[in-house]
This record gives sequence, structure tokens and C-alpha cells, in this order.
Amino acid sequence: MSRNREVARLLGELALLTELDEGSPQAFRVRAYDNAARAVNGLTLDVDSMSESRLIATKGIGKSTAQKIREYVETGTITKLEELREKYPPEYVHLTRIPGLGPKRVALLHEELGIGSVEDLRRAIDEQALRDVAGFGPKSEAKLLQSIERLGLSGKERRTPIEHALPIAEEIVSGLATSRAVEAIEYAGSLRRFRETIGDIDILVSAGDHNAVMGAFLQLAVVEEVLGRGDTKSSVLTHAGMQVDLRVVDPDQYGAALLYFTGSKAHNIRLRQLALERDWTLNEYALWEAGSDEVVASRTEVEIYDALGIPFIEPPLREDTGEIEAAQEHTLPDLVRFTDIKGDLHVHTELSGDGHETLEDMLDAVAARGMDYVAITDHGEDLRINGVSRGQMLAQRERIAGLAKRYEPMRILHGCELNIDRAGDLDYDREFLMGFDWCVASVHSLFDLDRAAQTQRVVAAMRHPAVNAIGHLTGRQIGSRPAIELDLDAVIEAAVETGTALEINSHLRRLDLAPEVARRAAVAGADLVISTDAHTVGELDQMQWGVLNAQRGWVDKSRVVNTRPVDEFLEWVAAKRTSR
Ligand code: DGT
Ligand code: CA
Ligand code: CA
Ligand code: ZN
Repeated sequence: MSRNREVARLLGELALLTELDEGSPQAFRVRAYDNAARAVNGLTLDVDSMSESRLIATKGIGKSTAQKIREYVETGTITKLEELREKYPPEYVHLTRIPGLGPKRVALLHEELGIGSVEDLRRAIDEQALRDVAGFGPKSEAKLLQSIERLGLSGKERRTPIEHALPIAEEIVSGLATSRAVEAIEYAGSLRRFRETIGDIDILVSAGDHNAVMGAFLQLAVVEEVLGRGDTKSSVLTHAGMQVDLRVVDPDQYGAALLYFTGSKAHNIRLRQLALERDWTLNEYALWEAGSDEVVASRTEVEIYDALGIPFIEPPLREDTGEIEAAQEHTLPDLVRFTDIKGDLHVHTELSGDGHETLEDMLDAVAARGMDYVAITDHGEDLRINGVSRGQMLAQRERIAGLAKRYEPMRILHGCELNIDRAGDLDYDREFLMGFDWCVASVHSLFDLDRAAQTQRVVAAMRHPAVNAIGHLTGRQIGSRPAIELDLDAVIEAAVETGTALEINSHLRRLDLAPEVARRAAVAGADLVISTDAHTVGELDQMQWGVLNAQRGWVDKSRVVNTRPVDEFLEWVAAKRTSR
């Protein structure tokens, strides 16, 4: 399986660059590469062992893509991808992520002003040069500058959205895990703490034979350039310019090293103080008795926390925002865990134009993931690009009723994802909405309204008795779209008052609620729901990311309504609907 992720990543990159090339995410080839990337990720066979005809026989892989996969397996490169990489270097790709610039507008700026990077764009804005290009004016200059600054897209400290960093780390971990020399391997650093943006990727390996691991690492397909190679540490760059640090330690030091390189630095400093109070020292090799080489603990993180007299602290909490004190006072939250989740309440099918799978395929996949309940939530009629009419919704409800027996004991709820309009009004009418078992209402438009207007529309939606949850509250997309302006205190207060849950959307691009917001909401007593918002079978696996994001927000299991057994959950849904 080790090369499936690698091939899927390259197909994903082909999709992205082809989208730039053809100017549309809907282009046939873009969809074809996207589908193939998903298909390869879902394979149970090794992709490199499959013939061209075998690949073509796989759902989601067409002839031309199958040829490219074989080309890669045989030669180590895909000519088409190399051409596109040449044409669209990483700096250029970054430009296209700026809100208000798409592939076409970036191409225009490149042609007219030679702009090829965010730095170039910044300079052109400073020189007021954009306004001379058709379709741009002083207003768009100001807006672009604001986006660059709000999203932190320029400068040396540019960070990579977790959506792009995590697959690279997973590919490295799965690529090395099969190596005989490797005894244990994990990614550490900000990625293990599940920060939403990543400076560099830190990978930690436990092994006796350091040299063999270093050799295997430098051979990996993601490695584009070697910055340094040593016996315990090597650093490399990926094609997109991400730095990866790999450290190899002896097995008896693994726990101490994992603790140290997971950070955060601020958390580590607090732990070292705890060690000092006991006349010990803590470093990346071990917890030591002061002034001797007597090791107190080093093999596992648990042993070290234990020796320091506090319970194990989950990585997402390690930011020195109160977790040490809470651990000492035994008041750490009973953090929600992946295994606690009993239902997925935001799932799309092909009925929404942006969904990709049939109702049955999605239900099979949800059932295979062991859920006790699921809500199918295709888009309401007001969503311009792909909303669903009343007739189609009612037909879907019939189909679900017909499938109920087949999926027992899993319960299928017929839901809907509604659109919150400028005034906070929703799709359909009240009577029709009350016919759904479950409604999520989300903002999908007008991201630039002012704070009062945004707050008003969201709160108005919460006051509707059919609305059980607000989806992806702030609409943010990490690194490419800022959160809408909201009076969060007012929103959270209204959530509590109306009994409306706030969704933690698990998509790696969204992670919305952000952890800080989830923490405020949980403290205020708001109900939360962790959902995948899956548009494909593979995206159902995003639940684990939503859970980690909730953990970063200190979310206690008791606050998450989809950890409850189905009957209790349905009572909670009914409570809002009957109270008003
Ligand atoms: P990043 O890469 O900016 O997203 O954030 P991190 O947390 O991954 O930071 P990084 O890669 O510089 O270092 C990884 C971990 O190593 C960090 O979380 C804590 C530890 N570490 C690095 N430098 C120091 C240091 O000077 N003192 C202490 N106590 N820990 C450090
Ligand atoms: Ca790092
Ligand atoms: Ca690092
Ligand atoms: Zn959705």
C-alpha cells in the first residue's frame, strides 16, 4: 500500500494544475483526475502491481489516467505533470488561492504585469499598478492587500494549511513504516498538535540502524531537495517548498523525543519547570536525575507525564493555555474521542450537484464506519449552483423510507442543508422544513457583510424551530477565505438560548468552528455537533479531523450531541421543535 498515497497525491496535483490550465474546476479532465485520486486512495491493492487494464477496470479510473499511473510506476515521472509544474510553479499556485483571484485573473496579471508570486503582487499593489489592468481598480487593490494580510500569505513566515501538509506527512509515515529498520514512526510538531497551519513537518522515528532509515527517507518520492543529512536529523524540501525534518532516535529515547518534538515550545518549558521542582532535568533524550546520568523515564510519553505527577495530556492541548494547571487540579476535560461519535449529521449525495456518490453508496459507507445514525443533508433549493427542488426532496425521502429496513439497526434521518440568506431567511417554507428530521443551516454567500448584519442573519436562522444546527459557522477556508465577521458572544448566547447546535465541520480546509471558538462555545454551554460534510465516500473519514479539532478546543464529550445514543439524540432534536 505504500505507494498508493504517493500516486493519489500526484493525481491530486494533476487535478489542481489542470484546473489552473483549463480555468475551471468543472473541466472534464479535472474531474477525471480528482475521481482517480479518490479511487487510488480507496484501493485495497498496491497500485504499482496493477496493469493498465486492471486500472481501467477500477471505478473512477479512465484510460488516459491509467496510462499516466503506469508511466509513473515504470519511469518515476509523469510527463504531463512535469510540464504543468514547469508552467505553474508553487509560487504561482499560491497566487490563485487568494480570494478574488482565480486562475483566469492570475493569468491576466501574469501576462500584463509579469506577476508570478504573492510578493510580486504585493509590490504591484504598492505601486498602484493593478488598476491599469482591465477588471481591476483601486478597490480591488485594497481588497487583495487586505486578503494577503488577513490570511498571512506573504513573507518568510508563510505557513502551509494543514490540508496540504497532512497528506505529505501521512505519505512519509506510510512510506517508511514498512521499512524493516523502523520500530516506531509518528509525525510530531504542530501537525501532531493539529494546528491549522504548519511551518514545517517534523517526523520522528525510533530505530537502531539510523543510517538505513535516513537512506530510505531521502529516497522517498516527496523529497525534491536535500537541505542536510546527518545521523540523527535530515531536512528536505518537497516540490511545493515545504520543509520536512526527520529525526531518528534510539528506541529507549523515543518517548522523550516525541514529547520534545511535539511541543509546543511553551508546553515543554512548563514541563521542564515541573522537572526542576523535583530536582530533575528534562530534555529530548530523557527525564534525568539532576547531576547524574540516572534516567527517571524516557521510553514513553505516558511514563514521563506520570513521573512528573500529572496525567497524560493529549497533543492538541499542549499549547500552555491552561492544560498544565488543569492536569494538576485534575480538571482536564473528558475530551471527545473518535470512538465516541455515533452519528454523522451532514452528508451529501449526488442529488446535490457537488455531491459525487449515490444515496446507497453513501449509506453503505456510513454503515461500514459503524455509525448508529446518519442524516442525509443535500442542499436546499436556494443554493444557486446545485439546490434541490421540493419534488426531488420528497422523492429522496421516499427512497430513504424504502431503505430503512436494509440498513437496520442504523437509523437514517432525512435532512437538509439550508442556505441562510441576507436576512436570515431559509429555503422552502416553515411547513416543508418541519417535514425534515434534521436541518443544518449554513452561510454560503455574502461573506463580506458587516459584523452586525452577519450576526443578525445567523441568529435569525437559529430562531427557526426546524434548524437544529448551524453548519460551518464562519465560512472560513484555511489559507484562502477569511472567516465572516461575527459577534461570537451573541451567536453563542443565541445557540444556548434556542437549543441550536454549532457544527464543527471536519473538512481539513474548514475546521470550522475554529478551536478557540469551539472552546468558547463549550464553556458557555452550547451544544456542538461534529460532522464530516462529506461529498464523497472518502470524505466520511474526515470525522477524525473534526474530533482532533474539537480536542484542540478542549471540547468535553458531554457537549457533543452526536456522541449520544440515537434515542437520546432524537429527544434532543424534538425538544427544540416542540418548544416553540
Ligand atoms: P511549526 O513548525 O512552526 O508549525 O511549529 P512546531 O511546533 O512544529 O515547531 P518546530 O518545527 O520549530 O519544532 C518542533 C518542536 O520541537 C516544537 O514544537 C518544540 C520543540 N522545540 C523546537 N525548538 C525548541 C526550543 O528551542 N526549545 C524547546 N523547549 N522546544 C523546542
Ligand atoms: Ca514543525
Ligand atoms: Ca521543525
Ligand atoms: Zn454541506
